[in-house]
Amino acid sequence: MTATPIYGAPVLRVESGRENALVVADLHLGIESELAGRGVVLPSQVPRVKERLLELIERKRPKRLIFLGDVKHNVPIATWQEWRELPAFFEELTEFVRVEVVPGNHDGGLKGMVPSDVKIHGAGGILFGKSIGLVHGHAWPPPELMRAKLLVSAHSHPAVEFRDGLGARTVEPAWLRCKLNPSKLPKKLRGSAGNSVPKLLVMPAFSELVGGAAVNRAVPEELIGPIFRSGAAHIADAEVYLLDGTCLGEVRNLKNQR
Ligand SMILES: [Mn+2]
Repeated sequence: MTATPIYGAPVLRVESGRENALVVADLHLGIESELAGRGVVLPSQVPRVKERLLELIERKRPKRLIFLGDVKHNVPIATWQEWRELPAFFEELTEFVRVEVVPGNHDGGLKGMVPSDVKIHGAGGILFGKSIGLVHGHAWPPPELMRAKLLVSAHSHPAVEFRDGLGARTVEPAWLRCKLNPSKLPKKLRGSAGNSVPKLLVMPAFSELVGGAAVNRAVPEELIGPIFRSGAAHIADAEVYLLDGTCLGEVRNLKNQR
């Protein structure tokens, strides 16, 4: 079993036996309509996202493409833009790869927008092979996923903020790796994990528009799922990796530049 971030991209390649997949998360398609409401008018990001995904599929030739939640942005009412663009987006991807979705908190109504050969899993998450649990991260995973060696989640859009001497600010997407503290897990999950709890890997968002939640500042409340809220994992203890593999060490040691 392997789980390897793709160099330079917010994409995870998972392999188990003869199964392999690319995992991407937090596309938030349709977020442009919300931004337009705030005066930022952008063209649809769907063509660009599709191009990035098709390029990855051609280069990596995965058997499966798994969306780890928040494919679309708007809740609870899908905008006209989603209804217009999402069916064709999925249709085209399914010509090249088996497409699956582990729903996130923004994916209500997605089922009616995708072709029938796109597999929509339960919101709890799935086990990939025997040892990789895939969850969006807005809710606790089901107990059976605690038997995995690695739990992959999304939802928090982790990123790191850098500031130069003149105050210019850049936010870079990042991966978080952390340990789970079994004593902070709900009883049901603790029992299922037995002696060994999985390690946690949090994926950066695939969307280039969501901005990312800078872990060396403060992660917005709505992006902190129960795993972090409960203290089962601490953002401060997480190891941070940039998309090019640079390890920045633990969040607690990053300079909190305010
Ligand atoms: Mn989410």
